Amino acid sequence: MSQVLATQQVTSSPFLRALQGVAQTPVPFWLMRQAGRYLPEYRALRATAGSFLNLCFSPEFAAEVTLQPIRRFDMDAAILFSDILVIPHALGQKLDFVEGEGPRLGELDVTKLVYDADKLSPVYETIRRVRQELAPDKALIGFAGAPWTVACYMVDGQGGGEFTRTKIFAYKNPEAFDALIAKVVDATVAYLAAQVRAGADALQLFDSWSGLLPEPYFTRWVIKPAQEIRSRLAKECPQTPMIGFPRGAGGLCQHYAEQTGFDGIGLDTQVPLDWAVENFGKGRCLQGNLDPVLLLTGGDALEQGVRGILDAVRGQPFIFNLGHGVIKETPPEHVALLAKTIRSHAG
Ligand code: 1CP
Repeated sequence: MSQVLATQQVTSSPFLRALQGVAQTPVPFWLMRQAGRYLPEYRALRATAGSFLNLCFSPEFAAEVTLQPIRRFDMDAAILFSDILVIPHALGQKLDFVEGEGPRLGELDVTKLVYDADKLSPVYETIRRVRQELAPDKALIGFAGAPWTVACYMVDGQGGGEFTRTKIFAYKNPEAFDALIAKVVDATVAYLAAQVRAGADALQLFDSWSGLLPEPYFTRWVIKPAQEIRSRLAKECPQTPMIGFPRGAGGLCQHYAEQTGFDGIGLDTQVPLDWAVENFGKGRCLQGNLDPVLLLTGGDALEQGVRGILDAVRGQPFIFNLGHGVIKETPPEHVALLAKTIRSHAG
């Protein structure tokens, strides 16, 4: 038995086996934002919980919301219901989710940020509850935002998409920005290791805004922090596979895949699958990358899109996903059609 196989756990989960580099038929699937506003049962629970943060920090509600899509569509993995912005909250930055507008963060003073692990203990309780309820062949994914993406919200104070304030701050004060990234790296390692201790089977690092940085900054603030998080977690939880999702990175995906050492690489809709398989997908699990608007569209367009992806990755270790999150207007029946199309596709 090879060294790699000898150190890997035997698992009944197709999702985890794909991350070990073994092609699966049918291809395992889950969807970013699979729990959320497109599901009526989510909207009902969200209304009972009141605020979004209250939903994230009530283990009973958060566990239920995590499991809702699995009950309906039988995905191969559940993703913890939480948000990437709980890290700034645990570091002491004020955080609110304003109804209909999105996140709003308070003033940032990097020198005053101190990670308070106790603030995130409800998240670990959610993980324990979900893991108890999930079947053994279903994986539970823990997650965090990557430091660059989290820092974008911390500096800009809200979402939006361009994060020009953050970029100007970082370009003018690279050492001060390094200090912020370092604090987020430390908190993220502690947070993800605790998620694994509570029962997460795999981890995903979301770098939703990595596509905003050109080189050499991409290496400095996307690749290097991801490498550090990966290598520190490899020491603390060597059995737990990790997926990195450098959204918008284009050709830089290849450097990211080669240099971070992640077991899986999430691809957005713009990354050609044949290019990714050829250049960094041999033996490494890729994940993605259906256009969420095809899922919103449904019908033949959806079925053709799904089959096109599955044909392109035939024989490769692969996890089917979207290139970004489920759009909230998506009819749940379209997700059922997607699940059926994947399951019935001949490998
Ligand atoms: O009103 C509501 O119900 C809140 C909407 C919502 C939801 C359902 C937010 C606010 N966060 C979430 C859950 C969430 N967020 C999950 C849970 C599980 C799942 O995927 O099913 C995850 C993994 C995230 C991750 C997240 N939050 C990312 C990375 C992925 C991505 O979408 O790019 C980002 C960038 C956020 C920030 C965030 N949280 C919420 C909103 C509306 C935003 C985006 C703000 C913006 O930039 O406009």
